[in-house]
Amino acid sequence: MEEKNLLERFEAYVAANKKIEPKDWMPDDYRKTLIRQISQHAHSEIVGMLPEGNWITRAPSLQRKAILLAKVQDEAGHGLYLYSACETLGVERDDTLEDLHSGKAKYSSIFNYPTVSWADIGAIGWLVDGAAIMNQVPLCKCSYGPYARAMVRVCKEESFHQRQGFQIMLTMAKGTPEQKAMAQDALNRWWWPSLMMFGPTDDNSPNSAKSMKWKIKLFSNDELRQRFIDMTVPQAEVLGLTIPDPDLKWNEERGHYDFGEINWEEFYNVIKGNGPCNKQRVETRRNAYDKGAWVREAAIAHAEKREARRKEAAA
Ligand code: BYC
Repeated sequence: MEEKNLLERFEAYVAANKKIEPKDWMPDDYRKTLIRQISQHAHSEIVGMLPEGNWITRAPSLQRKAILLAKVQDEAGHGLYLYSACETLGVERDDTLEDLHSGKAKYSSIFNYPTVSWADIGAIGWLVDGAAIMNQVPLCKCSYGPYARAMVRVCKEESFHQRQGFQIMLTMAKGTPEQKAMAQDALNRWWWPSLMMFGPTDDNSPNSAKSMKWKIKLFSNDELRQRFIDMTVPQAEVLGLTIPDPDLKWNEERGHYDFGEINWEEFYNVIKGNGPCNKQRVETRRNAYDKGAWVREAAIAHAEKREARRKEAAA
């Protein structure tokens, strides 16, 4: 079929909310956009394990440690689904990881901030996973089949993560004055970076127009950020904590909260690699990859032996 007809058929398919599958024809730019977004998303999952991993040995009880371990393990699993989804688009996982290790690939800005107290683990679950759910539930309905299907399970697990974070915050906010102060301090530090997770404003989002046309993104960065704020303010009230934004105010006319100016200079600085922990995060991932080489080699040798035995038995 001619390129023009293929494109028309593709666009009609997307318009009819049908899923595009790996072997279907797709425009080059659609493929590239998906590879960019899904690989960044995969990197975010495995880099996202690091700030929380920092607290596994210091969790305040055995139960909290078991829950945190399970959460961090879930994130490794999310990374695996997403790297696999990315491979369906024709890229090699090792090349994708090399882009992360060389600093070429982006991952979510949020994971470049340090976790300095146990309350940060609560704030990450409540705010960061809360923001992740807001952004990812629509992705369950995106136009690319493997990405949409991976997101279904990811979102179910993220909602458990969000609740465990809120529960930590609730315990601390209702605890001693010192514990409540720790929870408030964590909220003060994580609030603005959580709003940045949704990406630049719609006016400054170069990828949005195409991604929305192709139903990779179903809602804009600003729409999702606003929804997150509207959902989270009442939760902060339940906790008895104050969101660190003097301009935050319910706007009856709009039916939404108005909020203060986000520090976009900080955001762009972090995504350029100059956040508080960027270098440490990439270095830790690179070391983990190098140290894990023997595991990958052993797994390949094992798979080859099994395959050889299977062939021998079949002969
Ligand atoms: N951080 O045109 P735009 C998780 C980049 S994992 C860094 O709006 P797009 C979790 C953007 O890539 C959370 N970079 O882009 C894990 C683009 O640069 P390039 C991750 C950002 O793609 C473990 C440029 O800025 N979630 O939740 O249309 C534990 C212009 O932006 C960020 C996902 O990855 C950022 N925050 O929209 C706990 C979800 N924002 O690539 C939790 C899937 C923007 O042109 N991704 N940039 O060089 C998306 O939904 C979209 O990619 C985004 C950005 C909304 C993030």
